[in-house]
Amino acid sequence: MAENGGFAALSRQPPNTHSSVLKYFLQSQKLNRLPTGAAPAQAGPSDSERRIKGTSVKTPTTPQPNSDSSGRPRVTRLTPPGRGAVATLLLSGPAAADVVDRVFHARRGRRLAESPNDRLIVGHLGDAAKTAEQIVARRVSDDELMLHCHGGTAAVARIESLLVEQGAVVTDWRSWAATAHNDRLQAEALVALAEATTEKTATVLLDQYQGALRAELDQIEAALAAGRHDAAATQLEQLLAWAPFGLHLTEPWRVVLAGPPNAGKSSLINALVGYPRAIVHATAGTTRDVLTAAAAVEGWPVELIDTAGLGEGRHPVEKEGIRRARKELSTADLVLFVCDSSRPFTEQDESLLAGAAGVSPVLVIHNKSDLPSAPDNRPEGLPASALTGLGVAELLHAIGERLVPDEPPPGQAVPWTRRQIDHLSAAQAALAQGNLAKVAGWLKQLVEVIREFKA
Ligand SMILES: Nc1nc2c(ncn2[C@@H]2O[C@H](COP(=O)(O)OP(=O)(O)OP(=O)(O)O)[C@@H](O)[C@H]2O)c(=O)[nH]1
Ligand SMILES: [Mg+2]
Repeated sequence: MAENGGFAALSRQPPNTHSSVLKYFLQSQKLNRLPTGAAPAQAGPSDSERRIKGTSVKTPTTPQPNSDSSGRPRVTRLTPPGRGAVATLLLSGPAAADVVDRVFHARRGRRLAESPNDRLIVGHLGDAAKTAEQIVARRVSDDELMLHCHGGTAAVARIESLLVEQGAVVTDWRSWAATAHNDRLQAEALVALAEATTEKTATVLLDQYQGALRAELDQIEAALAAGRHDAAATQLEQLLAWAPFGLHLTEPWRVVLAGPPNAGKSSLINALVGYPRAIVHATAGTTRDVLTAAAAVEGWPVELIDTAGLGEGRHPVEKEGIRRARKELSTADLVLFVCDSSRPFTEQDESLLAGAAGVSPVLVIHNKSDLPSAPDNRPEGLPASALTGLGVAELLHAIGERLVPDEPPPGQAVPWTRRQIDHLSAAQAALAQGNLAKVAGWLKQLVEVIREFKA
């Protein structure tokens, strides 16, 4: 892995081939709200250059051949499964257009194999006398073709089977993404990008797609090659410091609302998400099961989790609810310990708080601040009222700050999968032992091109 062969080779590819497929793919996989200035791979090199830690890295574009190992073209559904107005299939591989032409009837009689790139051609697939499927076809490049058809499941299945009869094989989009890139990190970034749920996480992943992590690894390798082992160790350490953050680019942070019964946990989760997700009642012990709500807090994806009030619990169902609540506490990224500020903070509250703080980071919320507060020693925390909304905006801000105290600067390298983090940790351990061959081995595996995608 001495040379940066991936980027060099990719940047030589002709513009506007794979990039338009990618753009469509990202949009169709729900990533349609990318922030300004952070669009997916663009056509020309000047657009696609982005500053990554002082290094100019070109957006890698076109991949290697798209056929399966037997050389047969592959048909991949790029739009999500299920019904929709329109579905898009990508046919990739040598002579892709010829394969489609055998069953395609263009309205104007034009063959796809002879059409210019990017021309939209309307026609139907299959025998018109029987059930033909209306499609709009577009030749992307010599070996890539986009087919837009009706979005029903049956229509897609019919087109797939027509193409399979002509020798194509059906592949799933993850396999396509994995094998359609000459850079494994880029393939993994594409899959993660398609699953990103907020603009902020998409922006960081887009940086990785554009080579931020790859550039950092190249720098680490260069430091090792130059005998600057301490510098390489520092870089590895700094890179791994982003690991906990990176894992949340594809998995939401888990924020658990816990505390004594009747303190207003369910009311607060409702106030945080802005709709009545949980049942609220004046009776203590209302919430018994664990209840979740997806939200974006300060632009970061968060799963809010409401739990049963912690306490003794009399009924077996209540006891089970409390057991589940405690379980959630131990795996939380942040616990919002909700207490009722109109009531004294008891010794029992104190010990519940200590128990929560013993397993996870905790933020104390003094709820019901619209009522006169009970005069006693309360732990430090944020005042809020789920009833009036007082302090809820401040609470959201505080949650964001606790979850992501340092946002990555633009172009920051961030590892985001367990595999990447495990490999980096193994390289770090090998470097600490002075085993340079092992370090090189781990780094090589980290970027190795794959043929099959494994999450
Ligand atoms: N005045 C006032 N009342 C509140 C506030 N938040 C909740 N309440 C009331 O407190 C009672 C309990 O609210 P819940 O949200 O069900 O409390 P909980 O902590 O989820 O209760 P359990 O599920 O039983 O543990 C209800 O009557 C709410 O209307 C608040 O900020 N101010
Ligand atoms: Mg409740």
